[in-house]
Amino acid sequence: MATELHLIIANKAYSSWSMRPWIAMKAYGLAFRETVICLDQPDTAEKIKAFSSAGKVPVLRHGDITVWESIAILDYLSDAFFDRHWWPTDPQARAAARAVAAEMHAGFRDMRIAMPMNVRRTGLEVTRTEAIDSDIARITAIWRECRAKFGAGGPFLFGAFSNADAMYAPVVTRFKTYGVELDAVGGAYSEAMLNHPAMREWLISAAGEPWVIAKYEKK
Ligand SMILES: N[C@@H](CCC(=O)N[C@@H](CS)C(=O)NCC(=O)O)C(=O)O
Repeated sequence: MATELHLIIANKAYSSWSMRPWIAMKAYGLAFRETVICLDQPDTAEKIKAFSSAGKVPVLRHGDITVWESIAILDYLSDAFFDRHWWPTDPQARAAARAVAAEMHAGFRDMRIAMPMNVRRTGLEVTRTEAIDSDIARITAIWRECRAKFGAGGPFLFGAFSNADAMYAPVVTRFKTYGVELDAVGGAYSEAMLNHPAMREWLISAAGEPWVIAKYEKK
């Protein structure tokens, strides 16, 4: 019997880091058990720490192996299930995909803080600052460059869906939630992402969640 994969995440409505490995695992057809821990509750920290001393989700358990940090989870999965197309195979495209994924993991802090993810909402307002605009400009430039150089084989950043798209998935929903205007490339890419079956499944499941946390529901 195959060793069980168990992904521990937070609210699908709000947890952008949880969305990344979840979407990738669904996109690559992996069967996994899922545990959702609601954010901002008195016992949230204790519940997360039962799975990882880092105290953050997502966490992946695979048999007796525990992995945390979204990008490390994606890397672990691409090693453990190496027959799937987690990263592009062409060396140039693969290097670029890893670089833009790392850029997402480590950066865009101003945009992330000012525009918290809430996939159930549209029309949320944000006061745009130079720092936020600069993050948005860099993200849309990445999308344009990847699509132009590597996107010929499909509608995603590197043509076929890859871990790079999983890393940018929550940005696509944020831009929709906060009504960020996109150029033609960004608009088409967002459309492709929002129509991906894994994304649709996440959004449907988020819509059905019972929890409403005030700090993510600001106007
Ligand atoms: N760098 C981490 C970030 C993880 C993170 O910040 N997760 C949030 C949820 S989106 C969390 O666990 N918050 C719980 C808490 O801080 O109590 C990753 O890539 O996985």
